[in-house]
Amino acid sequence: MKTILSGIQSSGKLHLGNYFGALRQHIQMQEEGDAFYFIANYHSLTSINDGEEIYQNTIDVALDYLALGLDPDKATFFAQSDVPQHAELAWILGTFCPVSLMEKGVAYKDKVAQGLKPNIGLFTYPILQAADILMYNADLVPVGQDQKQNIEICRDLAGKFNHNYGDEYLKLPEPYILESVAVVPGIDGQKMSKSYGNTIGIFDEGKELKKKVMSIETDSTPLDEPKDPESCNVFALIKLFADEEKQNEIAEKYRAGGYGYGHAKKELLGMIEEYFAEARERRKELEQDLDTVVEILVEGGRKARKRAEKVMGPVREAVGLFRGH
Ligand code: AQP
Repeated sequence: MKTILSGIQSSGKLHLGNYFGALRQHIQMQEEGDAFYFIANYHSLTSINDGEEIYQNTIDVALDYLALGLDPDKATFFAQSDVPQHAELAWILGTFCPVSLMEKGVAYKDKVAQGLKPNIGLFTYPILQAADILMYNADLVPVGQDQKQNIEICRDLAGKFNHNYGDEYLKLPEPYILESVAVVPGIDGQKMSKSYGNTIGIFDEGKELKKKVMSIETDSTPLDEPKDPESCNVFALIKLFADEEKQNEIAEKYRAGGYGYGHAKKELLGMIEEYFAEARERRKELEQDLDTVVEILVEGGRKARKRAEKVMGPVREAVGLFRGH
């Protein structure tokens, strides 16, 4: 059975990019393998330094995952901070990481360009991510396209470590990226991303949801004229929700003319509302039972720590680290 691992930062409301690029695959893959999913709250510290916000975001991501169908009996679900071995392994891997490897980090450059503080945590983010993955001997890492480089860095670091200590202490993982949803566009057509402020939240509803959908950028082709669905941001999002038949039907309307972007946005709004209706209700119920949510994380943390030691024990020994307990 393959080991599957992935995480999501608790740095704000989860959006359609997170869902279609990663989370949906996480939920599906819990049926197929030994799955580990975690809330990456150490990573969130690279952009948020408010304790209450970090804590609340962790609970929010737990609520989102559980409402969307994560089953804690099938997947080990935990908060990264509940397994301090992640930070320990990251330190060790950091000693194998040339500064030049981090300097090539596309995500770091993007985030700094977006105005994030260039702190050391952000700079070395891929090293902590490598530790997250290597800790559980993961075979597959379901992620969006933006994470591909980080998985390559992870493989690189694991290879250097194994080579130095002369054994396969760390397993080299493979990324699992679904091409059709590798990059979900945001309201402005760029990659949907919290830091670009162009997201549509999975649990947005009512006026807020409507306002976001209606503000998706389009060209200014008049209503009567034919339009190209393939170059339209609205259609790119419709494709995530509609089956092939429905996609073809809407594409026909685009090409025929007389169908405006406003019409397409209304169809998309209805699809989003319907698709997440059940999860939205489930989330509201879970919000009334936060003790159970915390209990699920506590139990997941216990299982994950146990599993982490299977890798960390031999790693500490290989490295020669003294431990008095
Ligand atoms: N637009 C996207 N299309 C496809 N996949 C995406 N992911 C994120 N945005 C898209 C995937 O979601 C998973 C979790 O991502 P993360 O929590 O590590 O956050 P992120 O990639 O940093 O997400 P954001 O919104 O883009 O956050 P910021 O703005 O903080 O960078 C990952 O598997 C990611 O690929």
